[in-house]
Amino acid sequence: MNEKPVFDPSSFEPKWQAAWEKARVAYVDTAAPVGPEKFYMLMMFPYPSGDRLHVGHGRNYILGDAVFRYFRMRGRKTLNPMGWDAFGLPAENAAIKSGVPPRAYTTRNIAAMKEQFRAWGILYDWSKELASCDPAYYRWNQWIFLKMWERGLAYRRKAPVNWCPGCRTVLANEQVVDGRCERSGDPVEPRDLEQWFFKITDYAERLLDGLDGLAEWPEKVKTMQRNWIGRSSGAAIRFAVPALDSVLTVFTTRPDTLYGATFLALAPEHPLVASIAARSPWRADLEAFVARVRQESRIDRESEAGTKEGFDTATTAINPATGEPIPIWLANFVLPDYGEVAIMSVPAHDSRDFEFARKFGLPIRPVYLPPDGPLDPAAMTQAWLEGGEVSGSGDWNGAPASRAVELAIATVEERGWGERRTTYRLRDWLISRQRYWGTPIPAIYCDACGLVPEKEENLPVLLPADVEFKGAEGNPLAGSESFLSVPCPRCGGPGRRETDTMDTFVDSSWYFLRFVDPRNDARPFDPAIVARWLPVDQYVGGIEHAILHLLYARFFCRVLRDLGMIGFEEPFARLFNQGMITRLNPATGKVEKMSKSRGNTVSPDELIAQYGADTERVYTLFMGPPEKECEWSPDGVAGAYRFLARVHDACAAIAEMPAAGVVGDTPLVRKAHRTIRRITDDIDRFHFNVVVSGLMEFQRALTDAAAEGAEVKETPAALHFAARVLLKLLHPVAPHLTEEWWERFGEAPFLLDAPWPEADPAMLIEETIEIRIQVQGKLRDKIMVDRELEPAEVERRAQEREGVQRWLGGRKARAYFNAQKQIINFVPVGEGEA
Ligand code: ANZ
Ligand code: ZN
Repeated sequence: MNEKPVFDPSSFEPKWQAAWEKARVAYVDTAAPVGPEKFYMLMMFPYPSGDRLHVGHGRNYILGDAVFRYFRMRGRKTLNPMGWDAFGLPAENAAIKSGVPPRAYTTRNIAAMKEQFRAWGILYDWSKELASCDPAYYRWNQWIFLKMWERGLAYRRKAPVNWCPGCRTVLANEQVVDGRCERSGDPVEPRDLEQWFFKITDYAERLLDGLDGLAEWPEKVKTMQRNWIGRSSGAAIRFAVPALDSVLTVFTTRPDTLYGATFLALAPEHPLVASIAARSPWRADLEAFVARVRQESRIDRESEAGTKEGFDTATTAINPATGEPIPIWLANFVLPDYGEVAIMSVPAHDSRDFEFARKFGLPIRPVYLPPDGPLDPAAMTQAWLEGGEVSGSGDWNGAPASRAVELAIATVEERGWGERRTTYRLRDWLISRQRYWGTPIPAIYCDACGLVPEKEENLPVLLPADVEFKGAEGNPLAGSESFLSVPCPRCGGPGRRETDTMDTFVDSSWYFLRFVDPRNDARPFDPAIVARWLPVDQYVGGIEHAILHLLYARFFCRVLRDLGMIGFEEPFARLFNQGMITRLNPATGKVEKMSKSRGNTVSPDELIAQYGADTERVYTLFMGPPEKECEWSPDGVAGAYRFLARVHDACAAIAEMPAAGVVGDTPLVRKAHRTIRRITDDIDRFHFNVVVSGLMEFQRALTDAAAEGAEVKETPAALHFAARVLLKLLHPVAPHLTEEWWERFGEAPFLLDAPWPEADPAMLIEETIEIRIQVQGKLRDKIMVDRELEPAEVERRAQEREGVQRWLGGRKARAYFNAQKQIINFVPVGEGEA
């Protein structure tokens, strides 16, 4: 007999990585026709950061690769592209710090990340690679921008923005955490600046409706999107302001409380505030109040617990229902960008209004009668938020709360007080960034013509190279003469380029369309190719992108559909969000998300050097359900290694046996078929942790059978069959070792092209037997178990039965089997058999 081959992953892992790469195994010709076997698998494309990837990142890519390999083996024509979300602040900040230009920095990082993917044994179709910072890509951002501008979907206006003094840029609301910049930690300041927006609010309804059709998205993500869009229905109601000969409109979800509206409250930003101030006896104080509230952060103003501040304008409006004049106040909790920027306040039935009314001594008028008697405004300590029946409201009196809103809307419309109105929380998408490393916005300022779009044929508007990164205030682009001065596309006179660049979420809103036709230089993509390959069949990425990225991508698809370029609105048929990897942080003593800034990362480099990539892959998929957060454990890694070593040993033993002969119907062959069925189902449901444990169980059976010698219960051919089944099922998880043995068994490379094994239904019938359960000799229960189940396990299951538990009544018992192992008898300890 030959010497037993040692399990040394480093002796074959790099070899197979090179072989897969050379053979371009993941290449897909997207220009060729494809049938229903097409499968578009996509990982959210990463930002090429300067830090080495850690095992927490590995989780995403390893999972994606396992899915890709599986679908390939299932015979699906699977596209698995990869690219780079390459624009963004970190590259620019690195340039300020180290002087390396953003492009050089980014290119270097991309090369390093690619190398890491390779070392994990991850296969992408690199012929589709794209980087958003490449002019060949961002040119089409600019083109799409022009199309949107033409249709009024891109526009410019002054807007209050969150300004981070540290990053010197405008932040999106979600980049502001507790009033501070999520990146630099600086306190955010409100500023009014001219900004570019995409009019995503035009699509609010369609974005909301589309969610209902996404059957294969996590419910949680759909809920987050629904809340973000935030549809509210109610009414817009008009209040006359006689002193100004004008009208104030409010948005309310509770028109049924109109009779209880005892004052109006306006945001200090309301357009009518200027004319109200003009006739106020306390004008200077009023203006000071307005200025002060405008400095408050939005978060504070929005917070339920925030201090309610107000100012009496000394002007009144007429409540259309009661005909009475009611005071108009300014209030900090009325938001400048929601509804009508003005509210009717009903202190008796709204908590904020109640708090405000108590603080400023404003009247409280209940318009609901609770089941146990009327409310006394003087004695109330909080707003009445539950139902009851309407009272003090003319014709509506006696209506139950459930019908009151609809009744009120009907009256409001009938009497011309206002109309039904739906409002969305969704805001237009602020895309301007005052930074260099992004897509230049293709707009030109001309003294004669004003704001002019760049001509399509002049695209791309290139990022200039003559830029200095000193970290001074303002956009570095503003210092580049070569960039700034340009002839006006309309009159040919001197023009000046827009220096704002686009939010990087623009890049990620359509990259999945470009992937199928990445070198097209006449169009963003060929619609025919997109029609063949899109929507994406399986999208995988982090839950942190549950709202914005996915919403923006869905918005872009609707816009592109309206432009006639694609035929669908939902880009991602099935979505999976993987969970994060956590680890004990030595600094805090807590288990925290693995990240460089927390100093609790594990480097895959050392892990791969010590155990090999397959071990990291096995452990990563085994550690827990992939959608859940999981804690990294060094012991688990060693366990994964031992498992692979046992697979290796079993294969080595079987390789010594003759492969020819009849496979037959043996216990191992049956086990192989049952395992095929289980593993296939579990991969379909992404239950990779269960997949690995199922494969471990199958490996034990294989190892035992090989050790016993094929002659006892098995045949050599059965062992060869089972070993090949194991290699196939294990391939998505541990591709290198399996590929190695596939070759050593004399099979043709590559496993990726080997068909996924099929379970023979005839082999799946489990041989079960009935076991009768006695307690002290009396029959109390029965169970069905696998004929081969270990007696100890039969005992455990039998003892768990409720009947047995009841008859034992908590006493300790010993179990006895009869000779045929068909009866199990529990006898309480010390009581003897009955
Ligand atoms: C009268 C009323 C009575 C209200 C009542 C509520 C309860 P959602 O559901 O979030 O859409 N509102 C309207 N515009 C606002 C703004 N710009 N800033 C702050 N609050 C605003 O909330 C709609 C309700 O929030 C509206 O209905 C309005 O108060 C207030 F017992 O009108 B309600
Ligand atoms: Zn001009």
